[in-house]
Amino acid sequence: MESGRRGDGSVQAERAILAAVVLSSGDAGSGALDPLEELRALADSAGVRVVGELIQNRSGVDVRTCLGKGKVTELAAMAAELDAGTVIFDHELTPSQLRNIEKAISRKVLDRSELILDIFANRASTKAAQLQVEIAQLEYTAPRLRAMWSHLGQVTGGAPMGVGTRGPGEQQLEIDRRLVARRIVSLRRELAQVQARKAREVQARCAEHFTIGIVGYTNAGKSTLFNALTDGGAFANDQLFATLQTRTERWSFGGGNDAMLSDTVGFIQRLPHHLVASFRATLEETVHAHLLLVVVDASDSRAAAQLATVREVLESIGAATQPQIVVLNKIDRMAALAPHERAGVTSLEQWRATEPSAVAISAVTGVGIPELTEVARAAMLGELREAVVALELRDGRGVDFLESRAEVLSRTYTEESCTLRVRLARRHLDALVAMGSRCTVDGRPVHEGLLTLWPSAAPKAARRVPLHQRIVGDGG
Ligand SMILES: Nc1nc2c(ncn2[C@@H]2O[C@H](COP(=O)(O)OP(=O)(O)OP(=O)(O)O)[C@@H](O)[C@H]2O)c(=O)[nH]1
Ligand SMILES: [Mg+2]
Repeated sequence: MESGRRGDGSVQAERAILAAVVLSSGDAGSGALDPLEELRALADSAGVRVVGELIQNRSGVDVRTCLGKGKVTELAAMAAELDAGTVIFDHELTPSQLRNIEKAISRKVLDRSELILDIFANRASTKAAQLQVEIAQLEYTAPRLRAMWSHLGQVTGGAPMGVGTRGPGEQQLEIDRRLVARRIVSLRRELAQVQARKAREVQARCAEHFTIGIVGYTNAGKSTLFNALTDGGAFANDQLFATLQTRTERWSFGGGNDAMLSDTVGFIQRLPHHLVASFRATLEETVHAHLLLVVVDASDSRAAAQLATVREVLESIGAATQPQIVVLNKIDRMAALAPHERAGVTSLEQWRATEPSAVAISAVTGVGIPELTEVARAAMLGELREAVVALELRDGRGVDFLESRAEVLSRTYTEESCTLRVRLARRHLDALVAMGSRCTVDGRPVHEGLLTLWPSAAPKAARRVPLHQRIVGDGG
């Protein structure tokens, strides 16, 4: 069965031609000036050697062969001339389109989704990621594989014809089809166990800490920012999908306040939906995070479209309700752009109009990192209130907690008790309650005092900090 996976025929080091149809409706690809820019970057990340490119302007995609008939003939000649064994289309091809094109050009044909799957397959290093990728490959590739085999069976009588095309007869196909189905069931079962364990971990972390997820388009600089904010250790590289698994570290805000920060897999437009589904667990941290840092490569002319894509994906995984801080990254690169490069790039002034609370930074030079830290800290703490908290001295944990986390304005210690006038966050009082402290707040028992200070907040919802309430620089 293993031989049946087209994904096994990795495209690494293969000579390939990139092909795309640009629709006159303007709906094709990124809609940018260079329609193959993203596919080229994907091919580069997959280790492909791009030897040629072919673009056709059309009013629609050809239902049989994606490109028009004449262009397919041109493609065949081009592949022969450039000695390219593979053609990669910037579209999701139907199994029959794939079959028709392969038949016409006698070369291996991959679509954009398969290329992304191939990158993921080569990068996945944790058990969960490997399981997720294999399931997605089997589900996406299996019907295409069958289509290809059936026609190669006719063309070559089942003789081998290059990577991923060892074509067995119909009987073998039937056996393989059942093996694929059985393998998917067993992988799913294994993945469910890994996911359950992971979900428990994430839940425990969310209950104990304020959690922040870094999300954004692939290559936006998420891992670089993650490393700048924590002790680091995340792999950052100028390639698409450098990060495939989540990494979590402590982000310290100073004054004893910290959060757990997670770096995650990047998003991309037209992400294969099988992958979104199977990476749900990887994105578990994102779904449950109390706050999201949405990182944008502000030096990229497609930044606004990329931000829109990220928000769509967040919506689709159920992570659109948390407060978000938009982080405009790579402003050093933005400033260094030549005038002609700057033409299509959204300026910081324009961003200010559309995303007024965005924070501009450079994860590489560190510009804007203190501001970002302050905004995140304020979002975590929510609105600060002033209160008088009285604790028994026996309650050492409670006293230490307030002395180290809250801003103490004045303190009175007696032999048995301590009275602190503090500026504190609702989160601090939640923590005191959780610790079992029997302190009083403005003369009332702590849970009553809490509701008096923050009357609107329901007990559970308190974990979610509405961003519009955050006060930048307040309480310093
Ligand atoms: N000039 C400049 N380059 C940056 C900045 N932040 C990140 N980069 C570069 O952008 C590239 C991608 O950075 P990563 O941190 O790997 O990006 P990512 O969002 O984690 O990417 P994926 O994990 O692949 O989705 C690397 O070459 C970084 O050095 C920045 O502020 N300025
Ligand atoms: Mg990364």
